[in-house]
Amino acid sequence: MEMSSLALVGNPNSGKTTLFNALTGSNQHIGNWPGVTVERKSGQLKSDKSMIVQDLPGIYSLSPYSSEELVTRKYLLDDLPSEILDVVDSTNLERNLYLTLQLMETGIPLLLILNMMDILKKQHHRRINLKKLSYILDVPVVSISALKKQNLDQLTEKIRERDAEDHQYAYPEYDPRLESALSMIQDQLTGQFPDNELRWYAIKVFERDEAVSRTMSFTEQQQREIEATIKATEKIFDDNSDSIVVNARYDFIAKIIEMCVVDTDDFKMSMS
Ligand code: GDP
Ligand code: K
Ligand code: MG
Repeated sequence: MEMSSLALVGNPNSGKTTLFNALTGSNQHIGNWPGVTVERKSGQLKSDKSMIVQDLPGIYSLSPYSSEELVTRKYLLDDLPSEILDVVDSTNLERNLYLTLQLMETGIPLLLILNMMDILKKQHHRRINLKKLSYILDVPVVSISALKKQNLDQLTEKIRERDAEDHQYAYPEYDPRLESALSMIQDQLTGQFPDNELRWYAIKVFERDEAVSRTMSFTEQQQREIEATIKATEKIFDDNSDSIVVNARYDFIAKIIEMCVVDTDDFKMSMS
């Protein structure tokens, strides 16, 4: 039996553990990560025992600064789960999407789970257009309440569909001037990594991420050309390369929110 691994990833308190318990029932066991205080849990999907769900430490970003970020990043990049279950607090969409974009950059197939829909429904003043969100991000989206166990059947169905697909991954596309630098770097990396991982490593090289750069094998010539490309892009944006990427993600999120979220309070105001 071929096993699939599903990684529950999201901001702290987005409902990962609540969902983990709902999906796995009592099958869970606790396993400690070596060297760090945070632990991950794994368990079998109740409805399909060939799927192992991993509950990972909550994080806001994939930058390797906190021990939680290190653990989750290492798991995603080294263990390469079959699918990321990105658990998002839908009442805090803007903030949560920042991690979503980074997760998509890893090239691991992602399913976007908008949790806490019970709260959003009660608040009445905000509506998220799931179809548009799914279209713009080019990933499947499902809304649930992990606490109230709402829509979990639809979620498990989407998980199975996603798992059966062959290499479905999509990347958010940023400012064309940034994209052209990234594609130049990506060309230098071709052959060093599987195709779906090239974008992640190109972004890391562009950001001058030390942990990743140490593992690259560039010739001196390549090194010079890459540095020249990064410097030229920094000049265009008048900013550091890592801030360029951060701002590109925020710009992308602003576009998503504008297109997919309706604040009915705003709507009422504009009508009166
Ligand atoms: P984690 O840090 O991502 O593992 O989040 P938890 O599973 O610990 O949940 C954080 C808090 O949110 C807990 O108090 C949960 O009961 C609550 N919670 C989780 N999912 C939902 C949901 O769908 N609706 C509501 N109303 N609360 C939720
Ligand atoms: K928690
Ligand atoms: Mg938790």
